[in-house]
Amino acid sequence: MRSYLLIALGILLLPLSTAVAVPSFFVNDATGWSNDVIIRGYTEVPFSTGEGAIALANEVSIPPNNVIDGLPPNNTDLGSTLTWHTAKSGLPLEFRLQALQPGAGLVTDDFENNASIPSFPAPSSSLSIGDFGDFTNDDWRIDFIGGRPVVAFQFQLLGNIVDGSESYKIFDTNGNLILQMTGTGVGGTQLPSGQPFIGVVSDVPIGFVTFDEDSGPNDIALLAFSFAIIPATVDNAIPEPATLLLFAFGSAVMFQRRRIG
Ligand SMILES: [Ca+2]
Ligand SMILES: [Ca+2]
Ligand SMILES: [Ca+2]
Ligand SMILES: [Ca+2]
Repeated sequence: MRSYLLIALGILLLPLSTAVAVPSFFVNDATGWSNDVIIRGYTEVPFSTGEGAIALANEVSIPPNNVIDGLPPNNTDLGSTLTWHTAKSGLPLEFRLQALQPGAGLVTDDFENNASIPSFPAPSSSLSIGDFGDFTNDDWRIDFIGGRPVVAFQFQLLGNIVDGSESYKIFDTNGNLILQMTGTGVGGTQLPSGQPFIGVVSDVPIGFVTFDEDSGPNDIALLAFSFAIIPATVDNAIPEPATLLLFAFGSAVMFQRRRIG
């Protein structure tokens, strides 16, 4: 029976060995992020920061100077806050994006490719924080405000020159810090340089994320959001460790009986 006990324990420990129990950052590793989402049983909800996605925000109606497709033209300041509600977006999650510097807006398709934007790909479907060359304290945050619990988030960060004062923080729905990246690397993962994809996968629902960018003359933009949610069908189906142990013992006992029979 002892060998079956070992099999049972092995089955129990297998999922733990893939590090699904702790929140994780993924830098320039979209495959790793997606795989972790799948391993944990979450459902990816791809989004974007392009015109089609922006048009689904509550605050965006037909802009006054649009002439072609009913969507905001390039380089339009959409205001400091954009909110996506299921009723308009059709998404299973609801969230709000804010530019935090007073007066700063979110600017769609910002392709002023000036010298302060290293390697910025243009034209782009990005959302720039407070426009390029204008508001330069590009702090932003996203709040998850309704719908299915959000447990993973990924985006591409454009144009940032990492400063020691900067941080990217992930909080749970009670406002507790789950995980952070810092400009110095102290107290968390080092904020990456270049044009990184930064993904996080959490073991508990995410309440909000904040990015504190340096106040100096360096502008950033966000590109290619993707989320993951806890699907409705697994709300009551995520096995507890004790349940897994019982399942493992049950499997071992059945296996033994088959051999005896
Ligand atoms: Ca800016
Ligand atoms: Ca910066
Ligand atoms: Ca700042
Ligand atoms: Ca700055």
